Amino acid sequence: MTKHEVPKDHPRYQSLFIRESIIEGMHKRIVAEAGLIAHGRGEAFDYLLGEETPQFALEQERLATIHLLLAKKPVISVNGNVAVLCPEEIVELSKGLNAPLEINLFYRSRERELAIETAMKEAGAKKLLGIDPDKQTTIKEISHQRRIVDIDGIAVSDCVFVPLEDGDRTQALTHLKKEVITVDLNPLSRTSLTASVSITNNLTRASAEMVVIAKELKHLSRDELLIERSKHNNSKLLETALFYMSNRLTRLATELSIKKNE
Ligand code: PTJ
Repeated sequence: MTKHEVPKDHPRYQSLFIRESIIEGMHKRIVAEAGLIAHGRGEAFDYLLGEETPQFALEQERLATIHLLLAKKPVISVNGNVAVLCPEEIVELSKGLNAPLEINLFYRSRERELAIETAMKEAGAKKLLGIDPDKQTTIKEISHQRRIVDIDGIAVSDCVFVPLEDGDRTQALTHLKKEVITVDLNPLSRTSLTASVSITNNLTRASAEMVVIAKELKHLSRDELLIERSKHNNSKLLETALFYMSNRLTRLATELSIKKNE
């Protein structure tokens, strides 16, 4: 089945369409094979959220956007899953936040770099950092291919937005005193636990919502942004995410047992 063959009246149309897009992206070499596994994991956690954006996630997105707007050199890191799930939104966010896009891959190959570059350019990106071999340097704290970064991008950035990230790099970037903003549906992942700001939401929703939030906050002065930032707390919000999921499960289980006893 291709994504265009998913029946529009299917009750899970949206989810199936995205799943087929990820599979198609893998055949085009945009998505890594492991990206399919990561996607499945994300789907499972999204069930726990009820597949919608809770209030706390909107607050996480607001806090993340404030950090990115306050940063001197914000950068948005793009991997295979991101390039399929929300390329247009990420391009729009890059424009709204004045943050360049950098291709940075766990499973790096020239073929994938170029496939992702094409996908992002089709979505409106003008320039992608991270793929010019003459401008690459390495972060020694990371042992795998993600250590390769652009000398004008992540290498000199003070705040990196890394949606769907692996824990190693989040930790390494934090050790380098960079702020790290992540989107990860699993609030218990090392990424979520170590990022400066963690967004516990589906990237497809979070990216679109952050575009709107960035437009709203862009007009605030630096001082106003600092006041806004002080109203939110990343650890508290992550704690709320876990309580939200566990309370939701308890409520659903209680409703089920009431039904059974009726
Ligand atoms: O394109 P590459 O080579 O850079 O590889 C990308 C993947 C995603 C394969 C790589 O970064 C990886 O292996 O990531 P992990 O360690 O599997 O972590 C991915 C995290 O993203 C998991 O915690 C998932 O729950 C989460 N996730 C998956 N889909 C979504 C998501 N979070 C938010 N929105 C999603 N749609």
